[in-house]
Order: sequence, then C-alpha cells, then structure tokens
Amino acid sequence: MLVALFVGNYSAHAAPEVVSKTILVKAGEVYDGKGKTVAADPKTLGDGSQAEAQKPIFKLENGATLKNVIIAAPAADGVHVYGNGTISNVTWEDVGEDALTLKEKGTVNITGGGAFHAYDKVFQINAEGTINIKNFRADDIGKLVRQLGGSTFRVNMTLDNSDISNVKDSILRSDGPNSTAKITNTRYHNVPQLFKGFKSGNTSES
Ligand code: ADA
Ligand code: CA
Ligand code: CA
Ligand code: CA
Repeated sequence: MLVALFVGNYSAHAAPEVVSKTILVKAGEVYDGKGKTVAADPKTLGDGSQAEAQKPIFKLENGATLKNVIIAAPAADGVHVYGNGTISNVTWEDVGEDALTLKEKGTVNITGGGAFHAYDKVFQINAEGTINIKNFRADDIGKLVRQLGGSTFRVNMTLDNSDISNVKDSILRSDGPNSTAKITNTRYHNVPQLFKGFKSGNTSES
C-alpha cells in the first residue's frame, strides 16, 4: 500500500518565480515560459484583488507572443497587450483584478490554456479590436470577455471549441452598438447567459 502525506498546500507545480517588475515582451518577440510558473510580487505589482490600477506581470508590445506559462496567485493585473498579440497555452490559475487587457487597437489570439477563479472579468477590452479565443477552459468566473463599460468602439469576439463553467454573469459582454460576438462548438455548465448587452443580430451561437 502506498501512502502519500502532503504537508501544507498541495500544488501541482514548483513554487512560482516571483515577478517584481513587469516583464516586457518587445514588438514581434516571443516569450516562451516552457511551462514555468510565475506570480506577482504583491508589494510592487499588486495583490490580485479587485483594486484597479494594479500592474501587469507581462506587457506585450505589438506583435508579441506569450506562451507556455502558468500564472499563479497573486496575478495582479495579468497581461497587458498593446496592439496585436498571440497568447498560447497560458493558464491563469487564479485570475487577479483581471487576466488580460487589450490596451491599444489590435487583434489578440488566445489558444489553449485556461482561466480560473476570476471574481469579475477574465479578458478586458479597452480598445477597438478583435479577440479570438480557442481551445480554452474557464471555470468560476464573472465574465469571460468584457468590453470596457460604456465604450462604443467596435470589438469582435469569437469563442471556439472551449469549455466554460460556473459563470456568474455572462460569457461575452459589451455595451457597444457595433460590437459582435460569435460562439461555436463550445460546452457550458452553469452559465446563466451567453451574451449580454449586444445589439440584436450581432451575436450567434452554433
Ligand atoms: C474597470 C474600470 C476601468 C478600467 C478597467 C480595467 O472597467 O472602470 O477604468 O480600469 O476596469 O482595465 O481593469
Ligand atoms: Ca478592472
Ligand atoms: Ca481570483
Ligand atoms: Ca484591470
């Protein structure tokens, strides 16, 4: 008989690398974490609470890629994207204020990975653009994508082949009259609403 004894908090990964200054991924460059786990230094970046103005762990310039990273708690303000960005196999174990923000006009492609325990938003869209999410897993969240409240710039959101569970509000949310949302081939469990705030005719699910 095999007996396993765990003392303290069991975690599936090694202690995170603590990031005390935002990691800059320059235009067109690739940051490959090769599966490593990082977390914010709460003294410098933020404690991952719902307080605004926390700093990101990663800042991506236009055309940058972030891949193969696990973001553990505290996650502060996650990832900020300035322009186009590629996010591949990134998992937020415990989303902080939010997980990722589009800060300047661009297209963000998020493939693989997941986001867990987001008190409110996972992906925050503060500029015109497109967010494509594919092969993603999210559980225990407020909303998966939120266009900045009251903003009217156009945002196109797509969600494909994903698994979304235990949502408090809705999966995709916008108040923008020109914004669109499309969900395909996705499984849901305990999701009260797929879309919220879009103009009728601007959403589709299949
Ligand atoms: C809220 C807040 C915005 C901005 C945003 C964010 O929507 O009202 O001013 O801070 O969160 O980017 O987290
Ligand atoms: Ca916020
Ligand atoms: Ca959280
Ligand atoms: Ca934020």
